[in-house]
Amino acid sequence: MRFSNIISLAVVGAAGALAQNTTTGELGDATVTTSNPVGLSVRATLPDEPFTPASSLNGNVKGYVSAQAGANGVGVDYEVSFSNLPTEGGPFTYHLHVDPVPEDGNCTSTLGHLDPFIRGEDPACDSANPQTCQVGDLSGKYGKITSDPFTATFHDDYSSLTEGVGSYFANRSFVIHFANKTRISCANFAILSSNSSYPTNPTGGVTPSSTPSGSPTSIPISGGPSVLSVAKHFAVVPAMALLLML
Ligand SMILES: *[C@@H]1O[C@H](CO)[C@@H](O)[C@H](O)[C@H]1NC(C)=O
Ligand SMILES: *[C@@H]1O[C@H](CO)[C@@H](O)[C@H](O)[C@H]1NC(C)=O
Ligand SMILES: *[C@@H]1O[C@H](CO)[C@@H](O)[C@H](O)[C@H]1NC(C)=O
Ligand SMILES: *[C@@H]1O[C@H](CO)[C@@H](O)[C@H](O)[C@H]1NC(C)=O
Ligand SMILES: *[C@@H]1O[C@H](CO)[C@@H](O)[C@H](O)[C@H]1NC(C)=O
Ligand SMILES: [Cu+2]
Repeated sequence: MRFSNIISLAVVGAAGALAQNTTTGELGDATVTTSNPVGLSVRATLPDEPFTPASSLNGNVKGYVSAQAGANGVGVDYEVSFSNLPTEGGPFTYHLHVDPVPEDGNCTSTLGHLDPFIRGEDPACDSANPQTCQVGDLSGKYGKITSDPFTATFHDDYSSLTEGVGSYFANRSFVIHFANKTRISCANFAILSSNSSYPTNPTGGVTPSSTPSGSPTSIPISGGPSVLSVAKHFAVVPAMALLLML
């Protein structure tokens, strides 16, 4: 009897703890993404100039967010790298944002965080329960940028590289912010490698690879703005073809 009392108390206690944390999306907790295309990798690299210049920033933050489908297609594996961060105004945050960066580089146009379960930004993400956070809140779930240089690798079960899924982000962008949320810089994801032909980001700058390739890291990344703008124009034609097909 005593033992069952203890169990009852434990159940009530757990229910109480759960009830306190009602922070979840209107559509519930984020769901684990499966069938992400193994072999697909994407990268978003920050441009040479910041969106918001600041006296604490010399040029722009350098860095990227890379991602590839997780093992067996479950979730997504990330690698992030940032350096030349502002000397004040941190800790810096970064998120997947809903829309891509337009050609004028305006980070405001990327809208808010990728949030298909309609959770909203407040209260802040509880990293112990990442399924309750906004899907795009990478620094909320896996840590803010607290060093320079900063690198991190992590696995996220909730974002997706499967086209057509709400948590899909290869056609979107990420934004890096000051602690006060001001947008420092932003970049579009582009396909680095895939086993098949994938539609690319209209402003992403890298045309999709239609041939199988080996290790994603073996593909050279060109950083020059002229190369990027040339690639942008090449990307317009398939983007328009896609629009016509829809
Ligand atoms: C709920 O949130 C509080 C603090 O906000 C935390 O201490 C507690 O562990 C959380 N409970 C659960 C079940 O996540
Ligand atoms: C894609 O290629 C990778 C190796 O680059 C391989 O491990 C994976 O199984 C392939 N995926 C599919 C769906 O063919
Ligand atoms: C946000 O912080 C940055 C860096 O400290 C500062 O330059 C900027 O003026 C701040 N913006 C606002 C709106 O407070
Ligand atoms: C960026 O876009 C927003 C809204 O679309 C606009 O209010 C703002 O003036 C733009 N900023 C710049 C620097 O062009
Ligand atoms: C990105 O892809 C998702 C899923 O396929 C789609 O719902 C969304 O409208 C796309 N966003 C843009 C900006 O193309
Ligand atoms: Cu953001």
